[in-house]
This record gives sequence, C-alpha cells and structure tokens, in this order.
Amino acid sequence: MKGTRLGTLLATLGGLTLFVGTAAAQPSTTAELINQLNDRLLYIGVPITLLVEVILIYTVLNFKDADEAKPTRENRRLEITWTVATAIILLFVGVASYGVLAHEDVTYTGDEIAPNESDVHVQADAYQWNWEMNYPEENVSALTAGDVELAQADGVEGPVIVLPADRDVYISVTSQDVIHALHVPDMGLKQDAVPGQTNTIKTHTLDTGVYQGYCAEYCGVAHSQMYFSVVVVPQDDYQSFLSNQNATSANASA
Ligand SMILES: [Cu+2]
Repeated sequence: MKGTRLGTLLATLGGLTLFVGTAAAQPSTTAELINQLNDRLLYIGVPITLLVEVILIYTVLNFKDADEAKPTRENRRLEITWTVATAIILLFVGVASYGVLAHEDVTYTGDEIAPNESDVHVQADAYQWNWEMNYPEENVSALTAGDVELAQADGVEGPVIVLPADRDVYISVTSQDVIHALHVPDMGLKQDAVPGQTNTIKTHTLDTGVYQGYCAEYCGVAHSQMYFSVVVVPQDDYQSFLSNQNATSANASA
C-alpha cells in the first residue's frame, strides 16, 4: 500500500515536470538547442531529486528511534539495479549533451565563414567601452540605432546588429584593447572578444524580434554600459535595410 502511494506520488511529480518545458518560440536554433537540453536534463534531474528526498525523509522518520545501527546484508539484485540505472542515466546525459555541445550552432569549429550566398556575416569589434558592428561583405559599417530605421527597432539604443529571420548567421568577434565578451542571452550566443584573435560563432535565426546584448567580461569602469541590440527582421526588410545603408554610405563618400 505504502509502495503504491509512493509510486503514484513520484509518477505525478514526474509528469508535472513535463509541463515545465519551454514551449515558447525561440529566437535562434542555438537557444532552441540549449533550452531543449536544459529541459531534458530536468526530466531526469527532478525525478532523481524527488526520489532521493523521499528516501531521505522515509529513513529519518522510520529509524529516528532506533537504538543501534544494524549491519546491512548484501543484496546483489539491488546493487546491480543501481549500477545499471546510473549507467543508463549517465549515458542519456552524455549523449544528449554531446548532441548539443558538438552542434555547429553551439560550438562553431569550421574554417569557412558564411560559405553560402544567403548567409549573413557580421564583424563585432569590442573596445572600451562600446561595440562596432560591421558587415564586411555588404559594405555596411559601424551601425548605431540612429542609422537603422526599422519598425522593430523602436526604443533600440546603442550599436545594433540587424539580421534577417531564418538565415545562417556568422558573427566574428574580436577586441581592439582588453578582453570583452559578446553575449545575447535570449539567442543563446556567447563568445569571448580577445585582442589579436577572431572567434567566430554561428547560429540560425528563427523568430523576429529585438534581443538585448551585453558585454559579459568585466572590462573597466564603463563595462556596464556596453549594451547592444540584435534586431531580427523579415528577409524583405533586411534587404531594404541593406540597400538603404548602401545608399547612405554611397552618398556620404560622394
Ligand atoms: Cu567590455
């Protein structure tokens, strides 16, 4: 009777964790991969935590009045069970984590930057204390919010990265002075900005929206002001943004 009740409780709580998952739309495949892994590990972690707590409470209540500890008897079946169960759990965690950590949208190790014509390549240069965002292949340079006239960009301040939705995006990150770090939490993007070195990350944009970026490496007194924004817009808007920027820079140089 006791066992059935315990089983029901664990099954109910385990079922509840299924609803913890983030079903919300994701800004990028990188965020999607990371959040999915987080959810999967929760499905394992929450039931194990509950199981351990239930055993702990049961043991405390049941044996609190025991005078003397009795030696445990060998139970081979139990030992084999927990060894195999642990191995299965570790295997699941290992395989699930490897699938995400080795994905190129999470850890980009390729040599080629923006190999396809539809890919977007952004050069993000950090310096004390701001960012300079350039599009080396598009002849568009040093974007600040004032340059960008997009409906979605309302209220956006500081440097911006404008990206089309549903495209492969490569961001090359470097620094002009000390170590900084590019971080866009909602999109699951983070990369160190190291002077004299360029680190490239890759992602695939999904939903349109404005996502806040930060410098994630303490770099001096105005570190906290190193904001930037990533604005993901429909592909048509991105094309008109590029032609506007090109026209502006052509006028400026004329
Ligand atoms: Cu910084």
